[in-house]
Amino acid sequence: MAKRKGITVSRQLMDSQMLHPEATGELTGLLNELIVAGKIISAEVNMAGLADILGQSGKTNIQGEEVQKLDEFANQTIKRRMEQCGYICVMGSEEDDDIIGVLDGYEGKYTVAFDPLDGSSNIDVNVSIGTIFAIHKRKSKGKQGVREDLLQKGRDLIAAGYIIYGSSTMLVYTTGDGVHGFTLDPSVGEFFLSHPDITIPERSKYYSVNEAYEKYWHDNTRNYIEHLKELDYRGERCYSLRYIGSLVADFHRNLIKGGVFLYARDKKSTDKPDGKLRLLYEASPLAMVVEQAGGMAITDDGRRILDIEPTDLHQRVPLILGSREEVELALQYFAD
Ligand code: AHM
Ligand code: MG
Repeated sequence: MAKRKGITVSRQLMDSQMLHPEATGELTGLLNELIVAGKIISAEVNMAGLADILGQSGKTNIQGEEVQKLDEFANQTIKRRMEQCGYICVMGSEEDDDIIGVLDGYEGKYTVAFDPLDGSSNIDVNVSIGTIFAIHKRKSKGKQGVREDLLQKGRDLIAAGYIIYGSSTMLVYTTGDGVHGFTLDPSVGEFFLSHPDITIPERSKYYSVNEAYEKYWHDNTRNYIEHLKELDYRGERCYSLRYIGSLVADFHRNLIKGGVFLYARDKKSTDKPDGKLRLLYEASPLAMVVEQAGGMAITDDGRRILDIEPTDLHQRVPLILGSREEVELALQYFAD
């Protein structure tokens, strides 16, 4: 069905549901609940600049109410919406050590893993941050879900996406039939289709990496970045660096403009031998989005992110993702 700019996200979800006669509406219901959580977080993010006036986090505001830190607020908001939405049996949050159950009697057939507010170092400085989510179908048969329901490969995701709180608030998601982008009109509280069928440019002229860690890089990262810097882009100037430090913002920029993002293993942190980013809450969902948009996502030993079998809720994974040609070039440097 052709997607018309301007349709609401609820309409779009219903249209996709109608393409699957076997659908029960539960996935639509779950996505709608996540969208509500995103709207609530968006409103709070927009108020964040007033935190100094209303009272600092952890302190009380002028009404004597406690002001929560934004990342805690986002985590609580999503958990509260999810625990009684009736569509999931268990959830995992980047902010919680263990799995999180749902309210008795509200068990559903899906699971959701989320990074409630990615880019925590940018929260207080007006730079884009976002919520990332990943949805699987449950595997266990009991009432409540278990860890194994969350420890599933990215290629088995039913849906994934993110809500980015930037110059505008945008929802970008996929249910496996392309990537759709919606922009929130805050005056009416509705997401409207602004970016139908997003495809990532096949080739780009941007790379995103924390270049301050250069001295800690392994040779493969150094050689790859050197190669990018030397390449003459279509006879014009070479690559440019763009690094915001919020994965969701760096990813979104590269999705729209083209580019490759890298957070590979380095010699910097011995406590993080696999890089910094989390497989379940960050790498897997964004890998699904980028592949659906025509790009690629691999680890720094050349494996496809979506094929990795998770063994731990908070497992980290080296991540290279973005435009197809740049990731294919990366494979020459990073494949074992
Ligand atoms: P966080 O979960 O503390 O927000 O850390 C994840 C963030 C990503 O959004 C971003 O890509 C990365 O950390 C930046 O890390 P660094 O400052 O090491 O470049
Ligand atoms: Mg994060």
